[in-house]
Amino acid sequence: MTLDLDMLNSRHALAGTLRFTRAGDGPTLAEIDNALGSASIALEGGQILTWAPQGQEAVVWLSPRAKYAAGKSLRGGVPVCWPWFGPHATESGFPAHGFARNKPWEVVSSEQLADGATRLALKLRQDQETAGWWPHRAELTLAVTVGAALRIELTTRNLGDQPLTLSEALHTYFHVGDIAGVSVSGLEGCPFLDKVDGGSRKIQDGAVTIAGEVDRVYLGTTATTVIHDTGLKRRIRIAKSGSRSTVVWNPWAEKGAKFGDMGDDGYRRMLCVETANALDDAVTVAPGASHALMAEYAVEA
Ligand code: TA6
Repeated sequence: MTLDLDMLNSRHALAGTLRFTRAGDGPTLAEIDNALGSASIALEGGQILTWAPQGQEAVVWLSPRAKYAAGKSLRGGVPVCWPWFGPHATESGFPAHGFARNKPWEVVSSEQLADGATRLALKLRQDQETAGWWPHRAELTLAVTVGAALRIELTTRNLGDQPLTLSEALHTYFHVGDIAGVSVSGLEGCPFLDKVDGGSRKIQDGAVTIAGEVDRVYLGTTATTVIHDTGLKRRIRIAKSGSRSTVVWNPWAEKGAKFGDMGDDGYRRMLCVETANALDDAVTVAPGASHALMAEYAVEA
């Protein structure tokens, strides 16, 4: 399904700050560039691809080898994992991390805010295929506010008459100078499930550092985390609400190379710190109720 650029721009473009573009058979992009920051968001998948405050190096990392294919998320950015995180609990043939990141989203609204930020709201299109994977009536919206900070709100509204249980994540790839010079604070003492060590449960001792493949789901944490990047001489603060899990992932060299879309040393330039509700922290949304998962990123020198 090709989204009509003329219709998108006539209805939702904002003079000087938001326009919709498409290069060749690439994704349909909402390109935001205002006095505070710039970002690009693919409507296919509702995937933020890039974000940087004005004058800053990219904060959200997009692989230089990312290859667009309809129905698949690009390597990098902020893939939306919903309505399950990781492999499906029982159906190995269902898509990993749910289907929201593989489906087209429609534009609900666009707004230039008084503080100079730009807000874009999208809604997931669900169809026969998604109903086959998840036969429930729910509406999923994504609100992205682009400014000197990046605020992302993923809201699930239960339109049915039964409670809905789901897991989810904003699977954000952050750009770092070199992974060897990076640590993450805010998870000290937090229990986590170590997917690199057979899913064993451990407790985080001190800051998180990365010297090999790391794939950890920290549980029961509402903490703000901070990526300390000595390479780019900056900190990235990751605040959140509506989230009790934080996932930290770096594939390292071997797994990174196997993906084929990370670039040779791509793993050294990225770290995923994901704002989630995963495993024990799956959420249940009552009939007619809504649940919002929110993350806000800011850069500090
Ligand atoms: O969040 C970490 C993780 O679950 C890893 O186990 C790895 O699978 C990663 O997500 C990337 O998954 P993807 O399906 O986007 O390649």
